[in-house]
Amino acid sequence: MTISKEFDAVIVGAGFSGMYMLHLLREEGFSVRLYEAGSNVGGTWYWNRYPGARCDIPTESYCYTFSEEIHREWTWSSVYPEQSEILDYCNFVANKLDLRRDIQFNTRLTSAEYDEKSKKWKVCTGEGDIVQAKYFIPALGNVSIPHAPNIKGLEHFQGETYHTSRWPHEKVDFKGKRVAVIGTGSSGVQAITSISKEAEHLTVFQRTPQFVSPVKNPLLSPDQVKEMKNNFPELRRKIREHFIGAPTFDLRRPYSALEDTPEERQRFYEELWNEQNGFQLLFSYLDITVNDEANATLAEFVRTKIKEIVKDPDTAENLLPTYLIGGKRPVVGTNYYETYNQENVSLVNLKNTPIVECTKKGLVTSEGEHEFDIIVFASGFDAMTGPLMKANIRGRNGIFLKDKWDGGRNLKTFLGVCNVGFPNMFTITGPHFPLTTNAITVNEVIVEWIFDCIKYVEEHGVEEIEATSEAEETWTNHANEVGEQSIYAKVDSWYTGANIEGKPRGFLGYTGDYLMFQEQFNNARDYKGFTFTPKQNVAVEK
Ligand code: NA7
Repeated sequence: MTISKEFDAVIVGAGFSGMYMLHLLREEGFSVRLYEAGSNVGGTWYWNRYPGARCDIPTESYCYTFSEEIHREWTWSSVYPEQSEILDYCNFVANKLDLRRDIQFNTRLTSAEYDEKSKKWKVCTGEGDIVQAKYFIPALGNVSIPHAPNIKGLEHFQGETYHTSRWPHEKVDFKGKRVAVIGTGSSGVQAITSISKEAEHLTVFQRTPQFVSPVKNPLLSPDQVKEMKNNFPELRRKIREHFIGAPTFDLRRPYSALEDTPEERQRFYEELWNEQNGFQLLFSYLDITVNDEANATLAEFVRTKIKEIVKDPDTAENLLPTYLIGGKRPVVGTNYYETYNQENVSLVNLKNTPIVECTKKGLVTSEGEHEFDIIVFASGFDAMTGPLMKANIRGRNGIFLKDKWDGGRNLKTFLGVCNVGFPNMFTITGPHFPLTTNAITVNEVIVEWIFDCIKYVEEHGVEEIEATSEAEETWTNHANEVGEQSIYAKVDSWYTGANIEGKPRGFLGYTGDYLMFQEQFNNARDYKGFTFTPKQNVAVEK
């Protein structure tokens, strides 16, 4: 196998982080090739084009903040734009920065291997590329490997099947169709509300009822747009100083929920519910996610709302969530619970009536057969570790990354970016990526840190940079400790791998807030957590 080309860096994935990484490295004069499996930029927003897909972080902070020019030239239409608009934004940025000339689309990474002799990464793709690079930067996304339940007989189904994350580019016509949606996470909730408007009948198959906070999506007025554009430096500062990197949300009452009387709490929750601003409900009181008793007050409020909204008592009962609110990835929706009042929508509670098999006509549960024309899987992802473990990445001594992590049973990283045994490799959006923070702002912090690190490496005549075992151990212990103390330790979700049968449990993401995360990265700017192998005859000073 001969190497056809050599680059300073190979990036994989043209989502928000890969695009920004490409831009920074190229501006600095590095030769870079970015491989992308899709036919265009956008990452998550390229793949997740199911009906109803939209952002749940307000656009004011769900955007790049590195360039005032981009910020001024792009105009968002609404507070929570839909997928196609975010994808347009990604295309706008790619065009503006002329990124495409270094991106090879429709090209999937098949393997990457570190060659200890040449001290280079050999990267192979499904299109037959074999290239070499000093730096290897997988930016594969952490929810990019779709997961679907293993339903007996699915291959016999004669209708259409789709996964929300592999949606066709052409419109899927639901008119006059009997549709099943399996899954009620963020994707399922958005798809359900949208598909219900068109389908003849929609049956929702729900494993775990969700707390869904109401969200409305007002159009941005010309004045609001003007203000967003004119106050860029201030906005950027606010984002960087905010606990989740999204300053629209504020902690409304910085004290315990238990300090207010039940009547006052009720009045206040009602006020927040009516605001319809998604995540804001969780930021009502200081201790909603740290004190189970405080948590129960909000959880009970939402359950009461569900019972008020949903007219059929059995359906309402089946929609009542019992986990700690905020313990799973929060879900927001527009008229989600109201959807179940439509004549053409019904709910199957999989805990009571599991799917037994699929026939050529539809799904058989323990109670009988449901016939469908279309089955939509909104069943999530093999998140965080999945994409990197499936990517055939081999470090020193030919060790696979998945084996280094013992299939996820012994997950260790330094900063969620570097790995012992994998020199000159920087992963973005892999395990230990922050889970409770606006992903784009986190991406910017990580990409900028990697960029500065690479510049440091080059300026100091370094051939190999590799995390030390000590740094990896310390960071991993920190990530696990923060995880243990968090609400996510108490609830089953994809944050801990619990969504997939047989997947090892652990803290797959970093659950500290955005400020803690930035502090970790700032501390790592002394590069004490690394060993450096100098180029021959070059001494490295730290
Ligand atoms: P999620 O949040 O993982 O939701 C997946 C849903 O599918 C959830 O309701 C799951 O129930 C359900 N599920 C998963 N496996 C099964 C099986 N085997 N049978 C029935 N139902 C199942 O994925 P999303 O795509 O909605 O959102 C992912 C992220 O994308 C989101 O958090 C945002 O960051 C964007 P469960 O709750 O696990 O019992």
